[in-house]
Amino acid sequence: IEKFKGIFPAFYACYDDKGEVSEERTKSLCEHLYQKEVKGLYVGGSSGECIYQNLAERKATLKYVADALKGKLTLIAHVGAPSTRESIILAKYAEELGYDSLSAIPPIYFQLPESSIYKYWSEIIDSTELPFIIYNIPQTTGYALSIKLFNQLIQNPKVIGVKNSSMPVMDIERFKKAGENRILVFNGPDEQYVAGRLIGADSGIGGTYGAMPELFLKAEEFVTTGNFDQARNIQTDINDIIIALCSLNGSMYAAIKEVLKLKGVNIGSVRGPLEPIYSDDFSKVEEISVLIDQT
Ligand code: NAY
Repeated sequence: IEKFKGIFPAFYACYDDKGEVSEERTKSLCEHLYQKEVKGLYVGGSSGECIYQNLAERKATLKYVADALKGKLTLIAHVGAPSTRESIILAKYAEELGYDSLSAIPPIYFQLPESSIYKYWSEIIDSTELPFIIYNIPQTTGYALSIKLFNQLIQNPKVIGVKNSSMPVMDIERFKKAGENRILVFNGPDEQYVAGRLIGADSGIGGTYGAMPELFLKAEEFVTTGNFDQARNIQTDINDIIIALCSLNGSMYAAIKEVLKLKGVNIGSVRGPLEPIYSDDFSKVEEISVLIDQT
């Protein structure tokens, strides 16, 4: 379980200049994050633009990351897909590749009853021997994980954790209590990393960690060493950067990818309907990059 404690950047989709998934660029982002000494990666989630990629592309990304980092970092494969069938194909493939854990969002598009959501997650869990981390992200899926369903799911010993991206920090505390300390809780909202850790999260998985891993590693260190003033200060710096990343025309992930380019890691841009950064905003990207370096 110790291997799941720490900073887990949510891995970004890595495209070539034509917008195809790129092996070389995927591996360059792997190497970059490995050098930063993060604990592991969350591959193929929201930040991996999973819902905009087909099965072959998602499998390719899972493979490139495993090739580069298996045995070096803890690798979590996000396998949530529109159908149970596709999710299971990805789950089995991740197991074959040697991933350390699976994770999945609840079903998307149709608003299904909890019985269907339970069945969806359970069928994925039953399809492999791997541990499983529930992904609760109501703002994108429209479903907020209830304590009732959570309790039902954790009856299965393969369920080791929940990645909680809902905004109330209290949800982390509630899942932690319901899980009786056996279940790991991962903080989802990067803007509340410190608060999430203090209220009970064991770890963090986040979409902006990849742009500024050093800052989250420092925040984690301040939390574990009890330097709460410093932890709060670095959270404020992080939030200024996140707000700046979200203020550009185009998507946040596009802004992050431009920042990474300035750091020498070119992973292309985003896939539509996510928008790339507008050319007028490139000077702002440079300012954000400087801000990250100076923090
Ligand atoms: C994933 O699966 O890629 C993530 O972990 C991303 C979680 C992110 N939430 C959303 C709604 O995208 O990390 C957060 C988010 O990027 C961050 O808090 C900035 O808003």
